Amino acid sequence: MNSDSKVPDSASPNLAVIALGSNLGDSGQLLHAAMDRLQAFSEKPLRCSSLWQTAPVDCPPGSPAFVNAVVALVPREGETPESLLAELQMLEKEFGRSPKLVFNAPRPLDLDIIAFGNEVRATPSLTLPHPRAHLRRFVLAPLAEVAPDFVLLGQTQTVAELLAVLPSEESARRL
Ligand code: PH2
Ligand code: MG
Ligand code: MG
Repeated sequence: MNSDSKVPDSASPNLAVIALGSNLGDSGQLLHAAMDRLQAFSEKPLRCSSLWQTAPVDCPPGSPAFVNAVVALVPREGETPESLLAELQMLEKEFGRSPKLVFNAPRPLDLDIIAFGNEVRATPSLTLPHPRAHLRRFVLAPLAEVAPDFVLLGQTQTVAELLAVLPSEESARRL
C-alpha cells in the first residue's frame, strides 16, 4: 500500500462529491465546522477545497455573497444517496437552516450532493447527477482543486476542462 491510497483518487468514479455553501452568519467558520463533521461520512480522509467567495446566482435581489467549498469523500459501506442526503439535511438543520420559504433565500449552510459514484436519481428530493453543477463556477472552481480529473456523470470533459471553457462571468475568488 502506498501513501496515496490513504486519500481518495480524484479520478475515481466511487467518490461522492458534496458542495457546501453559506451566505448567512459567519460563513467561513460554518463551512470549516461543516467540513469537520463531513469526515464522519467518509471511509478515507476527506479531500477539501479552499473556501471561495462567490457572487450569488439565481438568488433574491440583495442576497449576500456566498462562501462555497467542495469536499470529495469515499462513502461508507452501505451508504446510499438517500441515506447521505438525510444525514446532510440533519447537519443543515443543526447549523441553523430553517425551512425553505423563499426560493434560494440566504442560508447558514447548504449541502448538495453533486455526485455519488455512478448513481442516478430523478426523484422530488434528489437529482443525480446534479443538473447544474457542470455550469456553475461556484461548484467547478472548488471542485477543480480536489478532483480536477473527475468526470461528472453525463459529461465528457473533466472538471478542469469544464472550468477552463466555462462561459459564465460569475465571480469566484479564492479566500
Ligand atoms: N446556491 C444556490 C443558488 N445560488 N450562488 C452561489 N454563488 N453559491 C451557491 O452555493 C448558490 C448560489 C442554491 O443552493
Ligand atoms: Mg444549493
Ligand atoms: Mg441544497
